[in-house]
Amino acid sequence: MAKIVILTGAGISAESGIRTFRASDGLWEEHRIEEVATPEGWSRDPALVARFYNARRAAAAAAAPNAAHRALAALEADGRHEVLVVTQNVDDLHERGGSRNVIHMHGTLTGALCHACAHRWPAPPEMAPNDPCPACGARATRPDIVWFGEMPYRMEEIWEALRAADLFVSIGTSGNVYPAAGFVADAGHAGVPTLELNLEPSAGTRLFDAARHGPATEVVPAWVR
Ligand code: BJW
Repeated sequence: MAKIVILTGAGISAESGIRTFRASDGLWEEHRIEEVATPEGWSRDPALVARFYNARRAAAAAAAPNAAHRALAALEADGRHEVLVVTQNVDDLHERGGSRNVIHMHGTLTGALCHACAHRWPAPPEMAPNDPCPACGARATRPDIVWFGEMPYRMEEIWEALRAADLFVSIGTSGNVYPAAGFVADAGHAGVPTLELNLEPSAGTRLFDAARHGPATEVVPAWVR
């Protein structure tokens, strides 16, 4: 059975109404990255960071999976491929679109994390900054999100899957943030064929063996078909 590793980014959820980061109307136009997406920003102003993620959690809950999420779920369900979706997205639209084998390397909006003891539990819709941890009682509760300078989740597992893959596909990511931006080179070094599906050429587009550019709801179902 062909093993396919699929990396997704904000672009796959854009047509579900979830904002991307680096577009001219993206999230980083309105927020300074270091204020809302670093552990230092959270230590400085936890209320601001909690507000940022509470709004993102509400937007994700109100959004619905689109044809691209559903196409990846259909690819996994067809029984002819072993599909692993590695997503940088913190929304749950892959799962709600029907995908089962999903790794959230940058965490999830539906999770809470204790910065003191690393205990993780489901987040309430509205998180207050520094709620007490149910495991250790420390007032160090934060969103279970991987911020700049922190180690993304399940990296060993991801690299192992990449090396063993028959195909690596990157969907809807600008290729600016590492280590995900390095997966195309990692796959290439392992002799794994690589394909980019994105609205426009990404930062690493020349590293891919092939690319198809257009909206995810068009290019992803067309590729899966
Ligand atoms: C469409 C579309 C449509 C639009 N259809 N497409 C040099 C080397 C290695 C690392 C570093 C380095 N220099 C600095 C670093 C560290 C840093 C980093 O990469 N910085 C860069 C800015 C250079 N990385 C880290 O700190 C990471 N940790 C780390 O490196 O740990 C150490 C380590 C060492 C060795 C091995 C492993 C680890 C952690 C990074 C955490 C990223 N966190 C964020 C925010 C938190 C999550 C959240 O709040 O949601 O994650 S940043 C933000 O960017 C978010 C995203 O997941 C991530 C990627 O963004 P994405 O998804 O690509 O979105 P956009 O907006 O950039 O692009 C969207 C794309 O879609 C565009 O191309 C559009 O064209 C396209 N699109 N509409 C199809 N309809």
